[in-house]
Amino acid sequence: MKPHDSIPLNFIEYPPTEMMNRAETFYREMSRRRTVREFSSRAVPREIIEACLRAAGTAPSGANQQPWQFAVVGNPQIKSQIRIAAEAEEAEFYQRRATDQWLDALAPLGTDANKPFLETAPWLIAIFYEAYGVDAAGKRIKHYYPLDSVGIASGLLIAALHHAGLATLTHTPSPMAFLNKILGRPDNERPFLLLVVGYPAEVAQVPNITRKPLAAIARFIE
Ligand code: IYR
Repeated sequence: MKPHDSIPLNFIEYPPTEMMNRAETFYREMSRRRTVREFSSRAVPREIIEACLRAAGTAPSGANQQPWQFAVVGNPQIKSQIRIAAEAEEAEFYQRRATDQWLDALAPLGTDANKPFLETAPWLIAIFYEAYGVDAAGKRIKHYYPLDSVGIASGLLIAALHHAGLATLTHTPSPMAFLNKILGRPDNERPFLLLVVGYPAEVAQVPNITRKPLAAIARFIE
C-alpha cells in the first residue's frame, strides 16, 4: 500500500463457536423481517430513527464520498403531499405503464395504486443519492458508484430499523422526481427509495411468499 494517513483498526475477534452463534442469531433475526404494507399510526421516537440513520451512514461507499441524503418526513401535511403525488404516479403505472407481465409478477404481493400508509406511518424516509457533489465554490465533484453506495446504505438502514423493532416498506413510485420538488432537494440529489417506517398495524398480514434456499443463491468454489 502507498503511504496514507491511517489509524489502528478497531477489530473484535470472537471464538469460532461464538462466531457461529452470532451468525445464526443474526440470520434468524433478519429472516423475521418482512416488507409491511399496513402500518399503525403509533408514534415512533425520532431518536430511534436517528440512531438507525447513523448505522446507515457507516456503509462503505465509492471513494468514501458517502453520497447519500436522508430526508425524514414526519410532518402530516408533507406526508399528504407525498401520498397525493405518489398515488398519481402509481395510478399511471397500474393503469398504463406496467406491462401485463409486470402486473402478473406483482400479483402475489397484492399491491395497487392506493398508498394510505404514506400518511398513516409516522415516518417516511426519502433516500437520495448524490449523482455528483458540489464544492464550496459551486464546482461539481465527480462521484464514484453513488447508486451502488446508496443501495448498500439503504440495506443497512432497513436492517437497523428491523433490528430496532420497526417495520419498513421499500416503496419506489416511479418516477420519483416529485420528491425533489416537495422536499426542496437540489438537482444533484436523485431519489433512490422512499422508505416507510413505523409499527405494523395490529391486523397486518403479509404475502405468503418464501425466500430462496441457500443452494439456490450461493455456490462455493473451494
Ligand atoms: N411501485 C409500485 C409497483 C411495485 C413494483 C415492484 I418491482 C414491487 O416489488 C412492488 C410494487 C407500487 O409500489 O405499488
